Amino acid sequence: MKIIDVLNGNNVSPPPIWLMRQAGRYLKDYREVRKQVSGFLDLCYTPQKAYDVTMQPIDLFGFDAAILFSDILVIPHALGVDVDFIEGKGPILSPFNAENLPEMRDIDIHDRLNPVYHAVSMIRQGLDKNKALFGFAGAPWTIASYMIEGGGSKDYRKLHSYSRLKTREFEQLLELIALKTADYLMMQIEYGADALMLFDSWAGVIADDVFDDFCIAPNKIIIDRINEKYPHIPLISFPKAIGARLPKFIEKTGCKAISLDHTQSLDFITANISKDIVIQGNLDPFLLYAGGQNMRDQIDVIINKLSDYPLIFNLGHGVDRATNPQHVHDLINHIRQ
Ligand code: 1CP
Repeated sequence: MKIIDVLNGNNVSPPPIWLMRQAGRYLKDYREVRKQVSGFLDLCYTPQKAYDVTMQPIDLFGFDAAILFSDILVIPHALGVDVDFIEGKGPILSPFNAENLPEMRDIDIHDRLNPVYHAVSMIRQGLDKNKALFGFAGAPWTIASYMIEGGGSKDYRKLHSYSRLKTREFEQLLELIALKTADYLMMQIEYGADALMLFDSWAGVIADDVFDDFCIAPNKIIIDRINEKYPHIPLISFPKAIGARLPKFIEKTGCKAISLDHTQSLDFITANISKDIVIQGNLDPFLLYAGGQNMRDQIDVIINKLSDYPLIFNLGHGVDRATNPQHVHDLINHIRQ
């Protein structure tokens, strides 16, 4: 598997390609399957349907890796939180109550997550042997953001104030999420995931004085647990938009592969990040949306600037839902030409 070779530290040219949110609303075939289920979570928990939508972008574009079709919010759901995905509004979670923490600690998350494991196993069996299957989860800060805000947020006011005023409880919540998430990822490995990705999508809003406690420490708990039990399974960290804190994140968590968002300066990377670290990224998703020569030029810039690193080509964040699928073909043809 080309991607696994890169994740093991080898430079491969042209680089293997997959895209965050490569399955989803920009694909007509996805919208068709989505119509057949009432709730988004039904899609995640019906193994045959999760299999079908995972495979759509592989069949259409020939990516080098599949990513399990699920969502990071299955973890709060498995912890007993009500999670609803409202069309046009995003996820809505039942209000957070710290008194539920002891109860959450005792919950067996695998009860609700079993269908996800079955989807992993079906996908691994159906996927070409040369293509890797990524399992994934959200990092604790990002998961806690949804639990405390009750959904997505622009300002994270509740999250910031709770984490500052009830710091001990908040850190207990992060630790609980970290331990449950490690269990979840290990089951994904058991059922066939070849590699993992850990999304800390909202790490960029963490103030610097608490960055070690709220970002580095919880990511490290998960990375350490996976490395200890499955040292051969690569894990890509995605602490999005943390800028100049990236070298510290890599050094302190011990992560070996990092996904760069599109705000990250590549000159900063080449000057500050060791060539042993596997790099994934980092085309602006809206340059994919725009398409054309500007997109092709920036693809060349990324590949040239990062040529000394083991590189996986990807976006800096997920495919936008209004993206023209032809632009994805163009991206792949340009890289593989
Ligand atoms: O049908 C629909 O419209 C639902 C849209 C959708 C999809 C396709 C959601 C709701 N989740 C997903 C799938 C998904 N989510 C995948 C697998 C598909 C693939 O990558 O091909 C993955 C890996 C995720 C991960 C995810 N969910 C993240 C981390 C990655 C990132 O984009 O930063 C986050 C933050 C979420 C939360 C989430 N789920 C869905 C929405 C609309 C959101 C974002 C809400 C917000 O902006 O806060």
